[in-house]
Amino acid sequence: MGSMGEPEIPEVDVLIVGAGFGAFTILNRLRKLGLSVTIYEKGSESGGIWYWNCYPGARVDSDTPIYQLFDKELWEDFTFKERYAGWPELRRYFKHIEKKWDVDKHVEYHKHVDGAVFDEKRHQWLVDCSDGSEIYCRWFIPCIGFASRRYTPPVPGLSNFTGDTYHTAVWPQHGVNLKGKRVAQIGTGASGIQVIQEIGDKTKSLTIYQRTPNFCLPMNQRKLDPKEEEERKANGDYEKAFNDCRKTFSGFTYDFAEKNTFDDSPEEREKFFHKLMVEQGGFRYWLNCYKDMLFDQKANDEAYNFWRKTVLKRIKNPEKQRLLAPEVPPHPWGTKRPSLEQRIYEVLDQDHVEIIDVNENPIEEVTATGLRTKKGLVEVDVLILATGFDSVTGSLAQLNIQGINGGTIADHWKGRTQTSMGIAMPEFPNMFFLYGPQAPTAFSNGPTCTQFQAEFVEEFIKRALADNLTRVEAKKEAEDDWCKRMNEKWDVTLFPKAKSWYQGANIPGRRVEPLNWAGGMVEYTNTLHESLDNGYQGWHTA
Ligand code: N01
Repeated sequence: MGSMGEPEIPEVDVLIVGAGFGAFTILNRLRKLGLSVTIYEKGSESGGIWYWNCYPGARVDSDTPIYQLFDKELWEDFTFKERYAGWPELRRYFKHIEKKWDVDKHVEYHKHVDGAVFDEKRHQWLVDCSDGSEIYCRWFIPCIGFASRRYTPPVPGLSNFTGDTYHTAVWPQHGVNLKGKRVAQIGTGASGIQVIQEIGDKTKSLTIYQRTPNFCLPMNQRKLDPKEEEERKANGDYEKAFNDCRKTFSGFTYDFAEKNTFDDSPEEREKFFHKLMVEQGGFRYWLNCYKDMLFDQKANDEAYNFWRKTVLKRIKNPEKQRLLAPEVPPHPWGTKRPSLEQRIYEVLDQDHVEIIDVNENPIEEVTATGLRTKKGLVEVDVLILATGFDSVTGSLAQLNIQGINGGTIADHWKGRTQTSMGIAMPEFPNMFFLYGPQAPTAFSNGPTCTQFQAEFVEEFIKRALADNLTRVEAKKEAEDDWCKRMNEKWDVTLFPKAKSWYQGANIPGRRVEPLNWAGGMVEYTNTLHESLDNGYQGWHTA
């Protein structure tokens, strides 16, 4: 009992928030250092985004084997069934981790972290939850991803609708039967495209409200043969793939081509584009393409034109051709995230599927029975909001985490988003966050990024323990330097030209600024580790 008769506040060495990839990899590393580690998860199961994102068709856009933790003890006896895993399969994978690593004793579910304050006397964070409980921890590690704060646009009259409304980010866990229903959907990002593809054949009508066309790429999905996968494991292919992820810009197994667009003749270019987009599929056309494609507008035009030509062959309706693959693209190719598709253009081309461009026909109001534009009222039974997230910064900024000067993270980011190396911040000692702002985050394969960041945090805490440090804090100069580097990397690309969530431009009125590190994974991880190797350079230590 405490001195006032109050129960003693419990204490752990490490408190992690969220139970997804980042949390599990850091848990396993830090408990091996002999630390007590607890995970608080607000949902009822692990999986992170794969717990919340269970809308129809939700699946990952990174291929096997790299969309998993690279630990042999995990992958040696787990085999994915498809090249690109769907959410039920990913949940099965998380169950596997739980069992294999005996994770259960570390995780508390239905624990919603509300806020935290740093106790300068104890060099510990005091973390509080919505159930009124509190806990002290020396190291505080939010692993809440870049997409945990959903975004609903202020469409007039939204609450008037008397049918069912679903946001893709919080889809009912028990599923929704949309067969034979009249459905409207706002949004055609990664979530929206997957929903359309899955439900488009089943609904009576499907009306899509599109603001920006998604320049989708063929996924080339296939079932995996378990025997073949066993052979790949035995041959060292999995280890090679994980190792290759260390050497590339985005933490995938492949990197940008060595050549520039106009190094090739038009015929060679055509062949190269075809190989990447049609034969190999996946993100190759984006991340394995000419190295100037995301930097040079003329080079980018070549990529767009080939993409458009290929896609137009799959769409018969001329109006849909215009809306889905316009002659003049609204942004350079690949500066918004292309979705991977299986047969999206065939689904969209059907007569019962209508596309309404909200730039030409804004939604004037949602009524009790449907959505009205100047084209008239479309009556529907169900409205799907596939409108995304207050991405990258929204997850952390929504928590009431107070720095040593009393300001919250949202306060710290009032003038600009600022972090030191996308992993820590001045005024927030002993706190590391994974897969957040100003890291390679949305420009990387998720598990690669979180694991490399976790390796750094592990190394940092290991050294801190050896050096008897109980308080570490990023220096202001380190943060300023990182923000400068963020801008330098960003400004030379074509990314600033797109109204994308990569730079906060998906939400009207939000500040537009680079939110993801555009300098590549290798430079990123080198910078992290150099700061330690140079004697905690850029860090205050005590
Ligand atoms: O969100 P989004 P998401 N009126 O922001 C539109 C990851 N993820 O949930 O493009 C009309 O991409 C908005 O239009 P615009 C992945 O990194 C991965 O789809 O901003 N439309 C857009 O079309 C992904 O990129 C996977 O002009 C409005 C859509 O809503 C990220 O999460 C699967 C509007 C929002 O799309 C986010 O994906 C799912 C308005 N007022 C998610 N406001 C896979 O790995 C917004 N929109 C496959």
